Amino acid sequence: MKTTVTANDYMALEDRYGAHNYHPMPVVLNRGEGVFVWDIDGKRYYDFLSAYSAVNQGHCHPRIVQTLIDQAQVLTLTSRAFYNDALGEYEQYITKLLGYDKVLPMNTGVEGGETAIKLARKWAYTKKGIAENQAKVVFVEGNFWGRTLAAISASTDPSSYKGFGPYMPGYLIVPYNDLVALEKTFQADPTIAAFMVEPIQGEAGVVVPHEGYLQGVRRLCDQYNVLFIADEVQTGLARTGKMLCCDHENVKPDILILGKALSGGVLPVSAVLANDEVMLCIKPGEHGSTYGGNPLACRVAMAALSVLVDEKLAENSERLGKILRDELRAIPTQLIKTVRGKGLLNAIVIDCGEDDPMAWDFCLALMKNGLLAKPTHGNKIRFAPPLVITEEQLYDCIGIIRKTIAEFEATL
Ligand code: IF1
Repeated sequence: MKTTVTANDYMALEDRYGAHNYHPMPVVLNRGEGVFVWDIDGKRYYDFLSAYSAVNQGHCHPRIVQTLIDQAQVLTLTSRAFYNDALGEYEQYITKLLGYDKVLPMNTGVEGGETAIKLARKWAYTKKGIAENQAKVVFVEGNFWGRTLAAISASTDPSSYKGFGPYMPGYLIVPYNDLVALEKTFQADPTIAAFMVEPIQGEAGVVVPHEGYLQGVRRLCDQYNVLFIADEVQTGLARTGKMLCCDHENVKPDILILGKALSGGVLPVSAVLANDEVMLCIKPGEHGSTYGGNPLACRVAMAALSVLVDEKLAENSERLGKILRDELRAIPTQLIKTVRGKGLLNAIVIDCGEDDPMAWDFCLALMKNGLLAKPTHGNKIRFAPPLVITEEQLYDCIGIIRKTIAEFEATL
């Protein structure tokens, strides 16, 4: 007699045979479509995490999946030892769409960050005239750009870096959203190559800087001849209500890093964009990756980008994000201390300590009511649905959140 495999069986398999580098919510998913995911028992959820903004276009977008299927039956990988008929078309498309001379294609977001820092250092030595091996890169407190040794070396969060030293040298840290501190650092050290920053800090709990911060960064980087690197892996690609979060302040970074939704969530695709003065500092054979710019990724990325444009997902994100924040702020509750965000990248701060399990318990209650979200840094809960969500679906989700708050408060 066929025994059904239960959710607990699947969780036990991961526990027994998988590394314990995550603590997932107790739900086992087996299907995704648009704003919805389903668990193995057929229960449907609104996905309010969007795989950390990797499925902005919605789960399994038909156009993106069809592109994947079509290309997968023709040519998936040539390596960069040879040309192919997809990379150049993709490079032309993305550079014209975003307004840069060139793109360097990679796979994961953190590889994008590593690539950006290599470009900045090379530019510092060959163009700015900084002495070899002396270039510094400035990061901000609360930054998160991945899990590699170079990335965690920049982290100010012990849970990211503790126990993994020694760390990458040549890094400086300044407070986020503080132009005075940034200028002081630029003035004090002539060996600075670049300043790398998220236009809104995702992992830190959707921390939105003051209006004008990005323009201030641009002005200071120009004034002190420092490259402005924008990490838009999470904020980019319509998530915050514009194609790029920097567009809210009409600011153009010297190096732009994209990832996540660049493939609509179907395979890892990242990209680093820059103009020739920076990009051509890296010569043939000095950087690359086996899968970087593979034909499958190129076709999928072009489809993922065109879906953002054709379906006006930035506009939808801008409009529905305002409704979501207004409605959340109008809920009469002590539970929510703050509501913050831009477009459909939002978070609520639960009125409890960072170590208090209340945010986790609240997410379990949301899950029971059909909405998936997960806390970040203890008491912040990210509310970031796919950008294809409709107004009706959003109001349905707001209803679920209100209902859950009422039920949850009754248990306190
Ligand atoms: C995980 C966090 C988010 C990123 C920014 C680069 C990267 C990320 C701004 C690296 C990746 C992911 C990593 C993922 C969960 C998620 C995350 F909670 F870890 F911090 F979104 F906030 N720049 N963020 O947010 O991109 O190499 O992962 O493709 O489980 O570690 P990646």
